[in-house]
Amino acid sequence: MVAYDDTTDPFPVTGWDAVVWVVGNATQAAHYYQSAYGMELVAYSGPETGNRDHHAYVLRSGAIRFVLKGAVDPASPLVDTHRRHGDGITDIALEVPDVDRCIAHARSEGATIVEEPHDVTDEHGTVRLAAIAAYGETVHTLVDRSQYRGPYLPGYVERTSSHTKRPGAPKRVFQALDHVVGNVELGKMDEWVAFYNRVMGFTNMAEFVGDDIATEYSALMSKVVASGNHRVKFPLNEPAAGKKKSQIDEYLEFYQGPGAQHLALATNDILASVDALRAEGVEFLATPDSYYEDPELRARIGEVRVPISELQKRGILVDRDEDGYLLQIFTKPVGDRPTVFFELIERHGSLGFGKGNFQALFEAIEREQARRGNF
Ligand code: TYF
Ligand code: FE
Repeated sequence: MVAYDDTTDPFPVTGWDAVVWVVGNATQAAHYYQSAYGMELVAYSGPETGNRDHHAYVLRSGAIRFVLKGAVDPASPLVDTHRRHGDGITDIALEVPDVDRCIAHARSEGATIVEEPHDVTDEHGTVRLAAIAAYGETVHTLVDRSQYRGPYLPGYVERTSSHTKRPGAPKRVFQALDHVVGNVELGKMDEWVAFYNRVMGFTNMAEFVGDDIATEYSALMSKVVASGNHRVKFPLNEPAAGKKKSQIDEYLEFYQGPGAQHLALATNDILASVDALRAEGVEFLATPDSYYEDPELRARIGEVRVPISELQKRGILVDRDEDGYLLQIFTKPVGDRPTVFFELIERHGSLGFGKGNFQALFEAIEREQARRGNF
């Protein structure tokens, strides 16, 4: 691979800034992400701070930042957003070293600029912001916080958790964001890949799911784009006609359009993470014992850092490629609609997304779809 050079990148991205959610009850969601996911409250905006429109809670786990917004004012535009989509991700914000340069490039490639570059300032300094439209109603806010020392953004005050961790709970359940997957409509995947190529200078990664796997098991097609430095990775899915209704169609129906499907949370101890989440009642997709007993899979994955029985006990999947292996597991949808869910991922060299698990995974997803009556 050619070494990455930031100065020749038309749209340099430092990394993830925040994942912004609109939810039906941010006050309770903030409690859930602290109590179940072990995140830490760091900042807040709401009526007490002069924001009469909504509550916003900023939570962290390692390098990850979630911002949970819920309407206070019945006339808030967030009410409408939530009516359309249910709980979901409205903004995948990225940290960039030069907002204006990114926007100039995006504009020249025909992107929709949702927010022109502007400064926001308070006693902690200045943040420069802009936003571009992505799939569906999702946006990418571009953030330069190099001149800012506050807890999040002007308008937010510092706020810490009053929560005490359960004895024995890991310090952090996850450390970083690995990738964010977008679901787009049938026939639109390549257009969105081209959007990220042209507008944001992202490059295509090797892993993709074509017609071959699509029709047999997954009922989806998928390609992956990544920022120049590979810190930000966006797999993009579109539905494919299979024997049954695609899981992507189910998402598009319940989200009322394209949107973010899953967030992959990177952990350096997926066993401890899964145990901690299960202890708090988080539910995962079940993996049948036949997966672990399949001699072909056992031969392909070889030795991993723990006995396979430890993975089997927890339903953790394994995949290996030429660069190494990865361990992964998927939660059930986190909200009321069958839309957004989480993946936990522990990488050991592998740069892939678990392609070898697609059959087992998609069969598990289809069992859940059938239980919901959405086939
Ligand atoms: O990010 C990925 O591509 C993997 C595989 O509904 C995947 O995590 C793709 C679609 C899906 C669940 C997982
Ligand atoms: Fe994934």
